[in-house]
Amino acid sequence: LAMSVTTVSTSPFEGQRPGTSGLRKKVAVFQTPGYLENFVQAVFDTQPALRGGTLVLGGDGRFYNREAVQVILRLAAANGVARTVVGQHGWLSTPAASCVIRKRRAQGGLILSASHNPGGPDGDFGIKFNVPNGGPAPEAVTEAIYDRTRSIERYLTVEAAAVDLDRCGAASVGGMAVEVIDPVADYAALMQELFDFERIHQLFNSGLFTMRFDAMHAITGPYATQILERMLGAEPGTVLNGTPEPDFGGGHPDPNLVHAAALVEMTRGAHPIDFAAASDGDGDRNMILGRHCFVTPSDSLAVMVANAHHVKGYHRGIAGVARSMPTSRAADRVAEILGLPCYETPTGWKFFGNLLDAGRITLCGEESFGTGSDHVREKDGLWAVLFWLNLLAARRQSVREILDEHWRRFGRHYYTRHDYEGVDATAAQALVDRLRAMTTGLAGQAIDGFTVAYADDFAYTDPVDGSRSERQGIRIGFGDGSRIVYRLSGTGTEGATLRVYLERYEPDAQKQHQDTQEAMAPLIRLADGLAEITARTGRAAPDVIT
Ligand code: VG1
Ligand code: CO
Repeated sequence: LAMSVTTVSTSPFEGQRPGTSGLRKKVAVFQTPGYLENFVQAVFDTQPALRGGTLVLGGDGRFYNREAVQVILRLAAANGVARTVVGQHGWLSTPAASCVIRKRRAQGGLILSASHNPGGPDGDFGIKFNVPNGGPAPEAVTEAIYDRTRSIERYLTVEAAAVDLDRCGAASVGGMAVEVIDPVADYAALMQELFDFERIHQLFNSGLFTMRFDAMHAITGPYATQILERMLGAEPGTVLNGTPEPDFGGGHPDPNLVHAAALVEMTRGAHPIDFAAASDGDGDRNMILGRHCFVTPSDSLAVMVANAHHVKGYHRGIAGVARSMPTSRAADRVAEILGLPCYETPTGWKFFGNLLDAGRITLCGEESFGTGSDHVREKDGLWAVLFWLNLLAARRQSVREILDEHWRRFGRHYYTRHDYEGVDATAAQALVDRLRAMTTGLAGQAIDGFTVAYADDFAYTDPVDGSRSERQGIRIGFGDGSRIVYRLSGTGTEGATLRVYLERYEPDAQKQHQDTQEAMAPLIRLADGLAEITARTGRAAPDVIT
């Protein structure tokens, strides 16, 4: 056993505080000698429970995944980890990693992914540390890792042969046990506990139901093929782009109306399919579509809350619901009518962890195509698809019918998000700083026919551990229930991304079937005017409209 100590100095964060989830940079940056090692060593230095413990390791299969796994195995061995559980081929979707951490009572996990960001030699790579509950590191842990990366002077590694990641079974690296596992098995077993597989199987067997799932050449391919086609009997070919590719087939593995346009097209035209869904690079996001119908992630969460009793794993009812601040208040409305607790948290899944652990909530979601429950501690793309399948099988209605009924009962929250990508970082920061300064005097003012009810920069106090998170986004609420939210992305790798989230409540069933952008046009104009977006960013229109 040859253990070596190598000197490292610069922090991989380059002085920037950690963003929404983990460390994300261009592949070339991660390939710089000592770069990945610095982050990983900082995790071992700040997480003493890993010494003598179990680590879970895997990623979304993107370029550099395999190399990074071998580097981490050597560092783990040198840092005294007793056992590392790694997915075959180095694969684990984010929700599956969360599942495996929990099931095997590991002391933590390292997940290699930059989520929906493009991959390949010129694309992005990323790494994040998940804690023993299976969830993303809370802010205190992230900060400790960040601080350590700035003072670290060495990393520990061993000289050892590479592990054969393609063969399941036992191996070892410098005295540390390595277990290469089927990345799908534990996760598929958990899904079988939560959903009525027999009923969904009957739905597929009826011959009256057609579905396509777009894995976008990313990690959910093997999971979807096993669960949908092999276990649930969906016809072969239901899963599209099901083989993970290091560059995601050159695409952008983000399941939205822009990047999954071909799938969306299949739900339109003369012969539309009944149900379509997609997931992102690391498998934690989901997009849900019916015939001629797109379910916004905010609506999806609200429908789940209202219908949980139809679904096997939740038939006894749910404890409560949480949504990230920019997510529409559709779920709040359901919770209010059903008498359920409802929480508003900052953006990022880490903020749901304490509420889930404390049993205060069962379901949670984000507007960014993320939904999940207390079954793991990450958002879960395929889980959401199976939830909808279980619902369609139980209610014997179409997606459209379920949505229309939902709006008639609870009202519709028109919702859209406008993203301005790769904006000059200084200009974007100045725009938000100006809005923050404006919030104090805004309440009560009438602007372009909208009366401001409240305006603030969202701050959150965790109800379980009392930790405080400030400056989480500018909220401006209006008298008619409309709302505008502005925040800067914490996951981008180039310049700044300004996100503008818009919401309008429509209780009148006769007015619930307008085009979203048309129905929200006055609010969109107001959002641009208030923030001087065009003038300050030089952009006449957003890059992505969802
Ligand atoms: C985005 C989303 C946020 C999500 C995060 C991670 O963050 O808005 O809701 O939690 O991505 O998603 P930001 O800071 O760029 O807005 V993913 O699928 O990494 O894991
Ligand atoms: Co993701």
